Amino acid sequence: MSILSPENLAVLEKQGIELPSWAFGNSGTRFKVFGTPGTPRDPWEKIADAAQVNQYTALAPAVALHIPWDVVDSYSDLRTYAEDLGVALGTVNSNTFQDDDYKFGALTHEDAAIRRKAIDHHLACIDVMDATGSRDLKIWLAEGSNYPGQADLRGRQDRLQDSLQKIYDRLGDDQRLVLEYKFFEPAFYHTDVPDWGTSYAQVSALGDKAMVCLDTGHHAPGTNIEFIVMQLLRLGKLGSFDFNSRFYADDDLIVGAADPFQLFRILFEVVRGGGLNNPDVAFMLDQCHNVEDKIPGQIRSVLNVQEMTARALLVDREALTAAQKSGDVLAANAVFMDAFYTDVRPALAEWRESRGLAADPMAAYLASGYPQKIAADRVGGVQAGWGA
Ligand code: AOS
Ligand code: ZN
Ligand code: ZN
Repeated sequence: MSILSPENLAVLEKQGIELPSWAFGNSGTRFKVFGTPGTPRDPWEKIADAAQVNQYTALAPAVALHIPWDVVDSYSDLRTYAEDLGVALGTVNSNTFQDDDYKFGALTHEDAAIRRKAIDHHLACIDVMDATGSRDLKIWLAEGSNYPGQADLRGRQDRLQDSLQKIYDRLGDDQRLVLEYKFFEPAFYHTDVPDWGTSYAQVSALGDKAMVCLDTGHHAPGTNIEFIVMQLLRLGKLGSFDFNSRFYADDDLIVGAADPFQLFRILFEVVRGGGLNNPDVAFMLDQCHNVEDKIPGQIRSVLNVQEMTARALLVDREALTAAQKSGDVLAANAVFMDAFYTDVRPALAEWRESRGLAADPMAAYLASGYPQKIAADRVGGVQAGWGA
């Protein structure tokens, strides 16, 4: 008998994690970008690679796009192409961080003409969403200041609200805006959306179609991220996750690599808060693969999320509640840790086989011939965008 109950397997079967198109391009640090053989040369090839991840894992049914990194002539053609490969086009990510005009801000800029330009970029992103069928516009702003006194902190919040409102007003009935927070980088003294509270305040003022995006790498060391997950779910404002791992800053490493226990704790709050397989809460990866191969890196990532979800589902909630209610601290902790320490990998492999998937998706991909094929066919792959 599998350690995973039929009920838990039914939940796991519905799990879907959106992949970032930029994870398939070359990326690196400001010191060096290392190329990988077979790197996609255009958005079409990024989508083909993302479809491989889904083919071997059945876990990655959508690909997030980034404008302008993924600009194409026809987004409806791109949509058909993706659908033919078995994946949907997902969240559209805007970019206001690679233009000289935005040196001192975009949606918060003092100059109304620059704010207008940044707003128009987001309206153009919504045009793309109309063609791709994407639901979510994800906004991460690289705005802030480096020195005390440099910027009018409050004025910038007011201008941000005004700019976001203009973007929000253009959303279709079934579209949403998700606002991502980050407490540093590229500005280091202040950023205009540094934390979940600011994002929550901004999106709450907009309306029901605006939600918070939580990137796991965007918190100060030691932050209790699962508490934030709980609170946003409680408030009905957790719109999406950008999953990744960090050791130091915004490392964008493979989710679950740096701290699997933290991922488990986050996913437990997701399960408990009704956020799993909840259409309101998009699971996305926001990662870059600097030294590892990209497709295997994404396969490892979605499997890590699946494994920790399975472990979170194993928590004996009844026993946990009983221990919590009776104030039995160690018993409660033991229930929690028992689930975390359970190795679900053999059960997941067996379950995969029963569904016609390879027991070991990584091995199956590596043996498929696809890595050799793309290495031979593609020359001059693109940079992911960062630092480009
Ligand atoms: C930046 O630090 C953020 O994590 C963004 O979510 C993202 O990486 C970027 O907008 C790429 O689209
Ligand atoms: Zn992110
Ligand atoms: Zn980030």
